[in-house]
Amino acid sequence: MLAEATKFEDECLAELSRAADPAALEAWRTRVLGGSGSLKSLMGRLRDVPKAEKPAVGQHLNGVKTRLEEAFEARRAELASRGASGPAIDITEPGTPPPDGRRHVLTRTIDEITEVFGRMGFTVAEGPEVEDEWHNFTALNIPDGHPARDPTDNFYMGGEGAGEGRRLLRTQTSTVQIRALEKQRPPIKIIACGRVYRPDTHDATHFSMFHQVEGLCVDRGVTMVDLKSTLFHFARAYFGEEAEVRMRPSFFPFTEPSAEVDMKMKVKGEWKWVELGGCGMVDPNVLKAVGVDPEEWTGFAFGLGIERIAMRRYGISDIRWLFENDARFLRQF
Ligand code: FA5
Repeated sequence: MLAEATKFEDECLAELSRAADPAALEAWRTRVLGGSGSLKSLMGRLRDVPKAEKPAVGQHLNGVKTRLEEAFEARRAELASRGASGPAIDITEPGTPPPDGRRHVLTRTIDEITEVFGRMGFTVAEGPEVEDEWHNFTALNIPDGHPARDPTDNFYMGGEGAGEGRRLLRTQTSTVQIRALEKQRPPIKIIACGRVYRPDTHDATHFSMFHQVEGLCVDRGVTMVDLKSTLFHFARAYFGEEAEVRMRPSFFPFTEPSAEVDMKMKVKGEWKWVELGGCGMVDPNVLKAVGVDPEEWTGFAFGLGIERIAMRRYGISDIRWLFENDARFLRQF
């Protein structure tokens, strides 16, 4: 009986390996593994085996059964992967499109801002996020010992000693005014968008990392009128034809005179003045720091918070949502 079972197994496996299409495979399955198939009738004969041999023969027959079933599954998988059981996928069906990626709402805002200023003739400049004290402070007329340099208001990198050698995460994009003027002599008309860092406590309108757009225009005869009209055109182009700009006197070490910029825009259906940043006429000391003669050249500069702009434009009421990376939120824009 044992020898017969082995012979049966060998023959079945040989037949199975000749089954080359789904119909032949199914015929083999019915003939061998089916309810009234040959395996069943072989196993039925266990009844006639003498009692003493039953356990060994029974175990052997179970092994035959398992091996035949496994061989069948393996053969079926093999044929399917070869495409013999018909194509595994229907290539005429429309596919499942992968989900579309999209720009983050801040990236989109930066692109839009760049486009508006680009139309006004501003080119794009860049500077590093890890800065030295010269570009972040000294050249911007913020001397040693100035409270703005306080370690509690800045992210300094390691302790390489005091003075111009120390590095820090830039606190404002005004650093790019200096970088641009070091590279290019006036006339110059640039904007710079990028990340800045401040140890501010997080709340609905403040984050410790945020973005600014810096603008700088240095030429002969540039006045405050140019500054205001530039901001005015930006406001109209970006927030709509009814938007307005207001300047409130303020102080920045690198501009004189200086002002806060507010824009009037619709917030939830109501017109409101919203503070977006600072601006002013480039301080003569800044021009001197980069070797530009303030008697010949004058300029204006501004720096606006990009999150604040995006929040107003897209009706986002909490800055923290911009940085949580929750796709359900980001998908809306
Ligand atoms: C400045 O950073 C100046 N460099 C702006 C400037 C440039 C003045 C050129 C003159 C000439 P201020 O610290 O006010 O200014 O920041 C500008 C804007 O950044 C703020 O109005 C606000 O919109 C945004 N901002 C400031 N702190 C945060 C913060 N923690 N989170 C989000 N946005 C902020």
